[in-house]
Amino acid sequence: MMNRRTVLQGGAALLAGGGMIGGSSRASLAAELINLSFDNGERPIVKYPQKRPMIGLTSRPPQLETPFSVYNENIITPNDAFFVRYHLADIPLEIDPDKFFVEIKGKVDKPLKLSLADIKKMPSIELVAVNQCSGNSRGFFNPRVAGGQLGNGAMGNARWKGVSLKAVLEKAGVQAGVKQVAFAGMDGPVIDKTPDFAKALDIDHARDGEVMLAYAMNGQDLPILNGYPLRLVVPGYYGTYWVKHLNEITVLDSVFDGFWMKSAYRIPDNDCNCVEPGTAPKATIPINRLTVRSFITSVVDGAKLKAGAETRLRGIAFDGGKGIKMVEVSTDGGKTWRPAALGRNLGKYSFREWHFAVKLPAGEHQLKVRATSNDGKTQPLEALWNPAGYLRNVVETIRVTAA
Ligand SMILES: Nc1nc2c(c(=O)[nH]1)N[C@H]1C(S)=C(S)[C@@H](COP(=O)(O)O)O[C@H]1N2
Ligand SMILES: [Mo]
Repeated sequence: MMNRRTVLQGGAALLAGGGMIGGSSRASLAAELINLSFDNGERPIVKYPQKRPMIGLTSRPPQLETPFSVYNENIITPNDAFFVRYHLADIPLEIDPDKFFVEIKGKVDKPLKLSLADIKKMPSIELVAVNQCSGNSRGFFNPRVAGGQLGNGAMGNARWKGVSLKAVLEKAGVQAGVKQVAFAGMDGPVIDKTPDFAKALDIDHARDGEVMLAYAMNGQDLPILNGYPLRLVVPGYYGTYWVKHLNEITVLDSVFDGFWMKSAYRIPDNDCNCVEPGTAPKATIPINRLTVRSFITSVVDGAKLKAGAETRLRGIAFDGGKGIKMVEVSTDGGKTWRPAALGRNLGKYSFREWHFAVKLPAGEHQLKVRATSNDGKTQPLEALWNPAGYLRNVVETIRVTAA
């Protein structure tokens, strides 16, 4: 095993691409250097430090999708296969854990600077939770929408360990009458005009005891590209709130008005959080909890199955934190549905595994899967639309041929 410092130095060297050209192009050059130079149709397969070959979306900043087969192999997404999303190209390449600290400031009695060691001395909490990008599956929107044309690989399920934000806020002493807490990380824009990436949560949410400053993922340090050495984990909420390289926590007596809350990451303010395709919403709210979703992971679209033989379908389901009550499978294109068997429960924020045995007669079949959460929410048969391409949770269909 390499020690952590070696890994980091190796990572920085790779990302820096030998330092031949200046700041803004470093990640891009690195992607070129280590591009494995074959592709999966449209997207290059790229290799980054601490990651296995992944599906590249952009290189500056690095954005990587998890190959879909990974979700069939593990209910916990391995760190080296976990997707990567950044907004701004100036990402931290070298982080010395001994010099890192996170600042807690604003409307607090005692502003704090906590080192990683300080954080690790506090009582830890641990939970399994799905991190899913708001734009996961955006590439399937019809009509098409602007933004990264993601497949289904911008989600992952990990066991997170850290300290509760509640405990950290208590240490600093939150003043009366505060409204929100804002979070920022060490990455920043290359061009100063781009607004820095910062997010905010309501104070009650911030103090729910589950929102976490995480330093470990699946029993290891966070990979650099997933926010080393400290990131926010907001169980049940879209990944946009899970601020990486977290070094600034600001308690506010107002509603945070940063670009990434006020203008970006907003969804239609109505019951379906959707609008007529091609139209703009009248009013919007910040994106928040994950919508309920499910996938068949054991069979890919276009697969050939043996007619009359038993095939054990397997997949995953998840939602925004109520937990999965039921998963149903249809083998006749949605006419009839039968319940699948649920696998081990790793907690209400986790992927839930399911299994379903099918015997198909010769011919073409449409397999569909639909999950229902404990609050009775389920997935639509027709895709809902919004202009940003968020929240996709239509019932997925896999076409197979039995022969
Ligand atoms: N510092 C920082 N944190 C960030 C972002 C970012 O651009 N910078 N992107 C957010 C978004 S939109 C997502 S989906 C998640 C992705 O987490 P991952 O890269 O660990 O998969 O990180 C979030 N945290
Ligand atoms: Mo995201």
